[in-house]
Amino acid sequence: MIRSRAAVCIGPNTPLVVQEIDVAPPGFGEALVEIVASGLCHTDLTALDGMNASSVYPLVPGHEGAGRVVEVGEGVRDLKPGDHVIPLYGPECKECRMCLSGRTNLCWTIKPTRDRGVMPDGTSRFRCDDASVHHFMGTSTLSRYTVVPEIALAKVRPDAPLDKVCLFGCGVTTGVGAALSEIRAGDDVAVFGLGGIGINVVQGARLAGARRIIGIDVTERKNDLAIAYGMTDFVHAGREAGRVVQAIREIASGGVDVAFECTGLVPVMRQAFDCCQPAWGTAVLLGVEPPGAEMGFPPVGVRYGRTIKGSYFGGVKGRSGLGRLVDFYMDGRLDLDRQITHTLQLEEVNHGFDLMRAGESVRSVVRFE
Ligand code: CXF
Ligand code: ZN
Repeated sequence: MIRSRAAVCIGPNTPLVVQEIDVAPPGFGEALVEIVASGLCHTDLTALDGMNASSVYPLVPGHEGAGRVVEVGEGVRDLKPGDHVIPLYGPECKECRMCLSGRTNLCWTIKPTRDRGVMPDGTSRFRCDDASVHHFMGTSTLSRYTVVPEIALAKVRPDAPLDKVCLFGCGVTTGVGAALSEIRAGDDVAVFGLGGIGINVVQGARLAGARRIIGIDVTERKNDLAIAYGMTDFVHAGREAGRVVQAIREIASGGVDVAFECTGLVPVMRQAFDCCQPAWGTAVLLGVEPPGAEMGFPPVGVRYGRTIKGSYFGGVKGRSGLGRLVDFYMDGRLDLDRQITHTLQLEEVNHGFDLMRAGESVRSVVRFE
């Protein structure tokens, strides 16, 4: 048993409480990880606001962290104390039908227990005042110490700064990965929403060799960063209300090759669909819709060959694919530093989520050391 400072969410719509919790040793196939830094993501906010169906309270949020292995449980094969790791909310067991399919990065081996806030054996490693505290997304990186199954830990090169590469745990990989897997050199692309995901689609699009990279947003606040990351055109969704799709089609000679939806708003998803080239355009949904939402489009919208699809964690297999993206950062081909707009102590974590709610941050990173 080890004592750990952690942000605890007691229940929906209450501020996080920063306190000491007890963390049990790693069980079979698990590792104890000392978290060095953790970025804040909108999906954490959905848990704090009671809008996340896979949250069991009380819980420790956080799923965009990086740290070092402190101790490994029995049966752990590929990790040892001292290894630098990024926890994965989507694991890679390398054995299940999904992992072996060659068609997806999804791995649902431990999804049922993860979504109930417990480790694969059905129990939690966290306790506070003798009550059990749940894990969140299988990662709970807003605790100095957390326990994560080995199949949900990506080992990363030891020279990569953990307070930066923590962003590969969610936002950067989701955006950059989706761009790299969907865009061909010379493509025109549209990116709806220039927040934490959208700007990373923009820099991924630049890396993929896109021609026009059209950003769409209701504010120009993030435009300096988006332009630095490769945005070539901007459509103001407020000023161009009612003719956003038309404006994009005019820039992209009839329709973009790929459109990325990064807001989670269903009407915006429909705009992403409509602005794609009708014969081969692809709309990629990254934003998460409100619970129960539905989306409609006329069959002719796809009958000529258009595709609508989603992407999870950028299509990247966590354990075998993250190293390549970390190398891109270390080689100066991807930027992390400029998107970290705020660096916080754990005690300031509620302020970090307030900044996110107000749209004032791109990424806030909580540093434990
Ligand atoms: C999310 C994306 C939608 C499914 C759950 C995880 N990614 C991170 O925030
Ligand atoms: Zn996230």
